[in-house]
Amino acid sequence: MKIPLSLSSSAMQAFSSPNRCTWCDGCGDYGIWSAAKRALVTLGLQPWQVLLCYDVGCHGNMSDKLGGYRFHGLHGRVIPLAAGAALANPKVPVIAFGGDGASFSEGVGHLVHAVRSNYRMTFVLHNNANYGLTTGQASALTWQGQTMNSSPNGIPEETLNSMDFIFSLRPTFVARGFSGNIPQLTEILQAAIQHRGFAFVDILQACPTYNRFATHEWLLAHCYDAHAEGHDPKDFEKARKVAVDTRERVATGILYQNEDIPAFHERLKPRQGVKTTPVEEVKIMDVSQWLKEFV
Ligand SMILES: Cc1ncc(C[n+]2csc(CCOP(=O)(O)OP(=O)(O)O)c2C)c(N)n1
Repeated sequence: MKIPLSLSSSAMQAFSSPNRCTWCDGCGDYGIWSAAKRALVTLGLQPWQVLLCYDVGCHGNMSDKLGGYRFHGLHGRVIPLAAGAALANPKVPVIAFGGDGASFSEGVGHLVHAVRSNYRMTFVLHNNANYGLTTGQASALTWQGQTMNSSPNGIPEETLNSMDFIFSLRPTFVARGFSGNIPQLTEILQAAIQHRGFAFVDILQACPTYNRFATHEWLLAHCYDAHAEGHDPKDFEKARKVAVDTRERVATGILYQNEDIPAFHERLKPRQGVKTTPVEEVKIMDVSQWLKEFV
């Protein structure tokens, strides 16, 4: 679907907020914010039809700048929070936003199980390759050898290869974009939101204050649209190769998608044939008799 350049201003306005942005000038979060809003509007969603979950970090400051039902979780814990909501009500699209510090360092265990469980949700990785909010410490995705505020002699460890890691978990949707290409990001997010299971969207983002290696200019020079070169997102092995090999150029776009694998809730035997969602089945119960035990 080609996204029109100008979208209806009233539809965009519905997601707007009067709160001032506090991101640094040139922060990639601005691009991700715009693309998320455009994707929601072009999908015809209203703020009351979507759940937006945020981790703690610079990216998490988007939580009061974009309309929707919103939760702001604990650092590294946005995925279980969002997954729980998605299981409770699989009819509402759930989007979780997290930083690379939160998702590949602090809360990496949650990412592992969300991918292998294939919960029906979108995960947007704000990948600025550092812990931005706490002023530029290294995450597992900071480039080896780079000097960071807490590592003045350079990062000694090997950088975690995020795509190799994700592909080892047999994902059903993997995409990569960068914060400077809003039209492409919008298309990626649209597809991710409509995906049947767990959609992993890695967004390489400029962090002009703390990331002096993968700058906006570096990303512009190195990112290319894999689809323009005939990439087939159905071929798992080729997708893995294209995603992992970033030595010379960085492939962007929907790199892999498999819609044949059911989402977690579709595989649960007690849910087979059930038309209602768990939230619709919640009953109001009088628990006062049990509370008497504690008075
Ligand atoms: C459990 C916990 N650990 C650490 C922190 C401190 N903390 C808050 S934000 C942050 C860094 C966030 O980095 P990242 O997740 O990469 O997001 P960014 O700010 O770069 O968007 C840290 C370490 C915290 N709030 N809670």
